[in-house]
Amino acid sequence: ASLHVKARLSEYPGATGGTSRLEVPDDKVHWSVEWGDYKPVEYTAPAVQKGPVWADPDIKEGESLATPIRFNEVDGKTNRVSHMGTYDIINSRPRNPAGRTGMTGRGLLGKWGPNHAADPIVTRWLRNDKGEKIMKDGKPVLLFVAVKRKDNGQWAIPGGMVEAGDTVSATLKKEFGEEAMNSLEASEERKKELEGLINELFKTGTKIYAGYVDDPRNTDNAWMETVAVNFHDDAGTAFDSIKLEAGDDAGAVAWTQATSQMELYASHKEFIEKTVQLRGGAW
Ligand code: RP5
Ligand code: MG
Ligand code: MG
Repeated sequence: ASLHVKARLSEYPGATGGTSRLEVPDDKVHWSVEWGDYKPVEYTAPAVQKGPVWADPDIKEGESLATPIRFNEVDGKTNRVSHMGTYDIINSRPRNPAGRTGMTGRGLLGKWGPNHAADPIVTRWLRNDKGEKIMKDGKPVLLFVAVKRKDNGQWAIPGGMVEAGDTVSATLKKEFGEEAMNSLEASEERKKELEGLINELFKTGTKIYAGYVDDPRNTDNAWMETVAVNFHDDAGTAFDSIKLEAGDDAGAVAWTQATSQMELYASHKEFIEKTVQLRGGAW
């Protein structure tokens, strides 16, 4: 895998008062490289420190909790197993398997260690008025549903966190409903209708990726992991009629052409490229 980059951006998202990371050069990312006086910046966002239901208790370096967190296990309703294998616990805190980020603590993330998400990649082919596929360099052009994130204005796959006790497959549907179809604001009746529709659209998916995400919120002790699943409408008969409407943490939603030039949030471009390869589209 390539080195994480967005997890080393100096400006930490949403941090006021100039909280920025210690700069980590490419050749010092991996923990196997000695860096004796590595002094990352400690930061846990106030919203996380307050201890909402989705957040773990605070752990000071080297301190042990009365009820220890069961890292590398399914801990009650929270999955703390990493897709990347067993992660190390150093001075009571999990260590980011992708290497140094220049920041310790949890930043904006609720969990120590992996914070699991799910990303639904909903696709169809670009077609003309007659319903024929439009070709580029001899290959059809893939469209995917993208949302514009409210937190940073970047376009992204409409994914979200797997909440305590939820499954990945339920999260894929829930997040697509909330962010791309505005299910949270729908009437009870419309909610039922959307649920049925999404269940139908999401019947057969193909797993594209499961693992670490190069997310700007990652720290040395807390990081994003995801399972990205592709739901593809090859015939172009099912997905073109769905009514997209942005909701929750999405400010806009659109069928978007998958191209090598686009920029997306975190490592989402990599997931889209893999999907394009799988489906045989132009890139
Ligand atoms: C990314 O953050 C994941 O790939 C997923 O798309 C997203 C989940 O976080 P929220 O959208 O809930 O902020 O790392
Ligand atoms: Mg969401
Ligand atoms: Mg989201």
